[in-house]
Amino acid sequence: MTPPRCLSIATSDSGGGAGIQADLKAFAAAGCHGMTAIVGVTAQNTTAVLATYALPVWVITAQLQAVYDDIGVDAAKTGALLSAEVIIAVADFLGRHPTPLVVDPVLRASTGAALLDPEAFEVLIGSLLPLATVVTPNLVEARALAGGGGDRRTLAERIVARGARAVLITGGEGEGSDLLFDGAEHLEIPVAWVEGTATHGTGCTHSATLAAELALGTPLADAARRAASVTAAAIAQGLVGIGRGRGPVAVAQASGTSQRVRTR
Ligand code: PXL
Repeated sequence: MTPPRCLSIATSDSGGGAGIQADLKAFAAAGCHGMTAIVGVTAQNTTAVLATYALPVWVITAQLQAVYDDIGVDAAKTGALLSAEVIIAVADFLGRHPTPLVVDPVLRASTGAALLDPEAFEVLIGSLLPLATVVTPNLVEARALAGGGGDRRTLAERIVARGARAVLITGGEGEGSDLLFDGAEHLEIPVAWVEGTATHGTGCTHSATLAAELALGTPLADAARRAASVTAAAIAQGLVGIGRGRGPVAVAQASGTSQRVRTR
């Protein structure tokens, strides 16, 4: 049986907690074949990002071309994209290779380090947002994408007005729900409050699980519910003993996922 094919277009976290590494674990846990177009590398552990390096765009495009030419992609996600140059190259490629796409508009690592140049933000909005099936900001990122404040529904409406087809505002642990807006309807996605301090990689795990569900053909609202529950469980099982800082989440292999196949 051929599993769904999922692509992460993102940055490596040498500590194995977030970024590319979290995405691959989430894809595997969802029963998908995970692939990567690595746009850059961080020297990172559980306490800090010590260095960030964006790869030349030709290497990024070459990875995308290699994967699309031979294997094919049922769904993709973007994570930390680092620079405007990278975003332009990725958007140009995806514009020519339409793909169900989750855009996780990562601005910062959980330790605070910038993972996107400030001047790249408008480029992300102008070139990548229109290609997204769904964009998954946390509340801070949602305010930045919306260009202002307001309640979650107002932010979501403004983000869709700026070009996204749908938006899922995450970080609903405190609110009790994530908010999904598809341009027509607001839908509250229940999020369980889980105790846990090992939360490094939460956002990546969420958006990668969402992409895996889209690859499987799951409707968006159900995919959002699944991403919320898988992420909550990954926090509950977080690896507090790994590193001296905020440990990585631990995504569990759901039973029966190896048999999962596309439904559409
Ligand atoms: O969770 C956002 C994220 C994405 N990509 C990399 C990261 C992080 C958070 O730390 O390190 C490489």
